[in-house]
Formats: sequence, structure tokens, C-alpha cells
Amino acid sequence: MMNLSEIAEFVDDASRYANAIPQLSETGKDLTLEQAYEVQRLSVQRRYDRGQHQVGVKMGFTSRAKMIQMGLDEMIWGRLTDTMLVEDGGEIDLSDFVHPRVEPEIAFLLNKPLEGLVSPAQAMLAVEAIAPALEIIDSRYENFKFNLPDVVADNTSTSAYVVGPWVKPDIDFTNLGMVMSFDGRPVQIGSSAAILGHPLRALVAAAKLVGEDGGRLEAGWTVMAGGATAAEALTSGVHVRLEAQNMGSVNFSVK
Ligand code: 0L1
Ligand code: MG
Repeated sequence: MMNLSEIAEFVDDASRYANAIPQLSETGKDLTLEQAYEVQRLSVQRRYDRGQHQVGVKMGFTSRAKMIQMGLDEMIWGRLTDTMLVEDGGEIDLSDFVHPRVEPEIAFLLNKPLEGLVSPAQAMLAVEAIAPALEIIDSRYENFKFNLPDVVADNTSTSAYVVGPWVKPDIDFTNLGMVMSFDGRPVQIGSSAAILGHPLRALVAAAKLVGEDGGRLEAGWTVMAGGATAAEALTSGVHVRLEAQNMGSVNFSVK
């Protein structure tokens, strides 16, 4: 059995070099959820050691659609670093990924820290802006298959994200239509309400889960609320666009 640092190196290398690896839980590396978060911390520390820095967190499994697609039903979180951000309208290269998928999300930009148990109203006071966003998830596990500790150890499949224009959070974003298109053809249609009934709940949950881990959400950070619909596999040459009602759009292309 490898120790937690060795497992962290194993998942970090898989992400760094875009290599598929066998599921930890299927190869004698069964972790508790607590150990899995420690592996995540150690593996992202390896990114920091290479000069990256944390710019936020992402929530996972905050919608029924995502839970059903992956067969898991507990909320999880992962760490976003600066090099994961792809500019709006930018391009990604498939060879940097194992088997990437994309999903429509809402992003929050914070203007003050949030820590532990906060009310939705308190969370809202820390929101500088919101934006339509796309998360590119890329489980490093073969066949995109994992159990909860596996995916947590793998930084919850985070690999890249694209954020559209930030808008003031003074619009009602409880139930806004979200249409994700590939080459102009809608592939996923949903609503911001699919995210825990209101995306702000994902921010409240992020403050709680990160707080339980001994940390806090920092001013200036981006918090990704989680996929509102199932994710779609990316293929070479595709142009992806998310149009979010009253919020604007965000797009990128695959080389
Ligand atoms: O937004 C999400 O729900 C992402 C979950 C991450 C796990 C995955 O689906 O690979
Ligand atoms: Mg996501």
C-alpha cells in the first residue's frame, strides 16, 4: 500500500501528463473520505510547489443531473489554481487531457472571505459578481469511473474552467435558463435552479465544507457552483458555448 504522499504524486502525475490511471479503490488503495481530501491537499500542494497558486474552489455533485450521471450523491469540493483558467473565447488542446467533458455552471467572485456556517444572505454579501461558466472536467481514472474517495483524491476531476463576463449579482439568478451548445447545436439545456434549488446554496455549502477542512473562502476567489446538467464529452474541433439567461455567454474551442 502506497502512503498518502505517494498516492498524491500518482494522481498529480496522471493529471500533469494526461495519463489515465486505474481507480485507487480497485487497486488496493481504498481511502476514507478524510484520507482522500488529504491526498487532494498533498497533490495540489505539488502544483503550488511548481509555482501555481489557488484562485478558488469548485463544488461537485450539487445537481441531480450530475449525481445521476456519475452515480454518486454527496457534495464534494476541489481546488482551482491559476493555470486552470482558460480565457473566454480561448482554445484548449485535447492532448493536454485524458478524456475531457464539459458542463455548464455559474461562478461566484468573492469580495470578502466566507468561513464555516453562513446564511444565504451572508454569502450573498460576499459576492462581488456572478458569471456563466464552463467547467472542463477530466477524471484521471480509466473510463471516467470512480467512487467518492477516488474522485476527491483526484481533485474532483477539475482540469480547466472558463468564466464569462462578470455581472453584478443584483439580478435574480434563482431560475435562469442555461443552454450549452456544441457548434451551435444545443446539447444540454437546464436551469440555474438545478443547482441545489438555488446556486447560492452551493456557495453556502462551499464555505461549510472548506471550513470543516480548516480553511475559508478568500476575497478575490472564484467559486464554481457545480454542473447544472450532465457533462458532455469534448471532441476535436468542437466549439462550446453556454448561454445563460440574463447573464450572458461564455465560449471556448477545442483544437
Ligand atoms: O460540477 C460537478 O458536479 C463536477 C463533479 C466532479 C466529478 C465529475 O463529475 O467528474
Ligand atoms: Mg463541475
